[in-house]
Amino acid sequence: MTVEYKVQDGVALITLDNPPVNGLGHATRLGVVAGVARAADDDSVRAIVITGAGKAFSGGADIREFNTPKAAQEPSLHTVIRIVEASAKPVVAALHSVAMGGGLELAMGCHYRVTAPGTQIALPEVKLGLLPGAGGTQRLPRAIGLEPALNMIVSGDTVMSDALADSGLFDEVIDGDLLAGAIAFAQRAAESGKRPLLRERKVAHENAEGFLQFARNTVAAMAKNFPAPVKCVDAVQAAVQKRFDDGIQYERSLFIELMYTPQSRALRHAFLGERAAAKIPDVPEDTPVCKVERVAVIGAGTMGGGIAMNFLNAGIPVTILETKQEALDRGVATIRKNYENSAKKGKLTQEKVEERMARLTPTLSYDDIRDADLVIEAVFEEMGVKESVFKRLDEVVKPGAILASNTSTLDVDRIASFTKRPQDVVGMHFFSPANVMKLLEVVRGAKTSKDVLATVMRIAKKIRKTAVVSGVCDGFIGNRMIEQYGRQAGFLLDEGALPEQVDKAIEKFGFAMGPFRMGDLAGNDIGWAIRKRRAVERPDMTYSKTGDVLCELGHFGQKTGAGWYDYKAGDRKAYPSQAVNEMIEQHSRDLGIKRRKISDEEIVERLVYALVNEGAKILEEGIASKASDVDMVYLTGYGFPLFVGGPMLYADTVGLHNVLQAVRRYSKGYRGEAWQPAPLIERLAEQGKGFND
Ligand code: T1G
Repeated sequence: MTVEYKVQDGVALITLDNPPVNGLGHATRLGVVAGVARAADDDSVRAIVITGAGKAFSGGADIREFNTPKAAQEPSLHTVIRIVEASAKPVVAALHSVAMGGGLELAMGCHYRVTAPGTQIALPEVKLGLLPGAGGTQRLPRAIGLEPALNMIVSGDTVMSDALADSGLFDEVIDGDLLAGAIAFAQRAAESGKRPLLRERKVAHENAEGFLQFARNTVAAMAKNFPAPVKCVDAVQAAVQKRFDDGIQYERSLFIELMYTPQSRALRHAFLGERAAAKIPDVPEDTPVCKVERVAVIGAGTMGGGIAMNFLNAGIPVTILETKQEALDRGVATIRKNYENSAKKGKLTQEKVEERMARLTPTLSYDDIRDADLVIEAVFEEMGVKESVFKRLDEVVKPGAILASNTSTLDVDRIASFTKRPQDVVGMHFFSPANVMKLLEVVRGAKTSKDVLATVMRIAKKIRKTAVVSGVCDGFIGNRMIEQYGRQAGFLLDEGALPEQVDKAIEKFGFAMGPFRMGDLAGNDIGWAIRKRRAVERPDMTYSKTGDVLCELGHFGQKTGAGWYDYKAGDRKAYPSQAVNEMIEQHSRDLGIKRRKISDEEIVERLVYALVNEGAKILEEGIASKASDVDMVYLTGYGFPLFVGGPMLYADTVGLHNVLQAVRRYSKGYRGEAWQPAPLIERLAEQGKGFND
């Protein structure tokens, strides 16, 4: 049942009941229409109240129906709203908790709106690459005025109902029993005999054209990658210039246009992907989770400090442990400095800074972490060090505590074997800076128990991370794929490209930063160390030698003032380095390679398809359970463009048949051994399918 109906004191109560947030799916829309019809036929009913059960009035259109025919199936939301508006008995929307998107649009189709305080109000469709598609762009400006309405629609931001109390959107704010208040309001409305409609109001603004032009200019800059905000302005302009019904038609045409843009498909994919990542196929949603009220972090370096901040920010006390007082003091001071910097930028009050620092307990003694519910190790990335730490944790920490390693590539099963409780051991791979980056790779060991996984996924949401489960392999999901991306970047230099061309090409595609600028930022010596390890462990994993030559010259990047690029003191801008470019060209000659002109298209294909091909192997091996998980890793941890939706969705958009042709072509080129086509791509291409089908 997705809509409940009952009559109370002459008022028909229609309750949306489609957990988790009363998404306005087809069944729910049908239920509202049936409820209004039933109320119309019941002479004992004088007015109607629509409200939502559970934790929302309504979170809007049911996003789960989006890519299905049901989304447009009649009664569409437009039809439902028209029926509500046409009701001969006044309809009152009783809002609480969340009223977003189509949910707010439904409420604006009602004759009246009453709300509980603290209700989240938003038209967030622009964040999905859309615009409000059921009258929001036409009714909200009529309700609250042009400027505040356009700001909400173009930003998609949530505004609390308290801030809108006098905006004209609500007829009453009801403190206490919302339902009783709404029913009383409905009875008075019936007495008044009035059924006001927002569609009959005019849009108030003294200089509409000027303001709209200013708004259009403001959003035009990002139009290339995000067409939705400009279309939002166009739709709202129609609310000013056109008759209501013409404005509705125009809004509808723009909505449909946006629905089919690749950007909206990408944004909807990311929205659902983030929530799908929280679901682990073989871990039931009702798996018991352990409480996590006390956290310990081992290691107060950059990663340990950043990790600790996530929990302090979420109100969870942290004991941070180091082996030396000086390192401990430095780590605590860095945490404080980070908070003080946020306070200086006005992002944090000084009171909050002190509150968070008060939750932090520094210590040199393992005895102080014996009662921790979750211990996260963030010490030096060397198996011997991990072994000594986990053996000590196993001795000291209470039974049932979760023992997590922040390792970025080491074998979590091996780490678990250092303890007598491998079922409690898991990887929690944070990305630097750990208190900023959203991605958290949760590395599932062979023996990691399901309640430990369920607990870590729950705590990840509490600290506002996008957690993606990875199996155990070298580099897990993200770093394993980025290694192939880095190999292609180096090979492109051997064959004729230069760092600046490669970076510019992939940044034009939408990456935040190309591989060479990224190397200079993170430190080229990190990759150098991995390649040295590879040369011993995986001699088949060949690399361009240019990166090694660069490091032998001491060009580690910004931290040494020179990397692939040159840098000036106090200036983070990357300046092409003639010396490095000459080194690259000389290296090609030493290899006997005749350098050739390489197109930007080839650069982008080889970098992105290197990710896709390795991602397909990761899926095939079960290291990642779904393609959208791989996409979430790249969108939240590696600066992959959100409006493209991730490497695997991009491959679907291009078509796996085309990706496969390109991979096969490159497998016949320079260092072609790096291009072994993933069998999964061959199979899906053969079937005419995509990764996300
Ligand atoms: N439809 C279906 N399910 C939804 C949903 C929606 N609109 N919004 C959230 N969920 C699910 C979500 O997948 C998760 O499911 C659970 O609810 C909790 O979500 C015509 C076309 C509402 C503020 O963009 O902003 O209306 O994982 O973890 O932190 O113009 O969800 O539990 O199975 O985020 O409390 C516009 C998007 C749609 C709202 C709740 N609406 N949602 O936040 O929980 S387009 C939105 C949110 C539209 C019209 C257009 C948030 C929330 P599961 P959660 P939360």
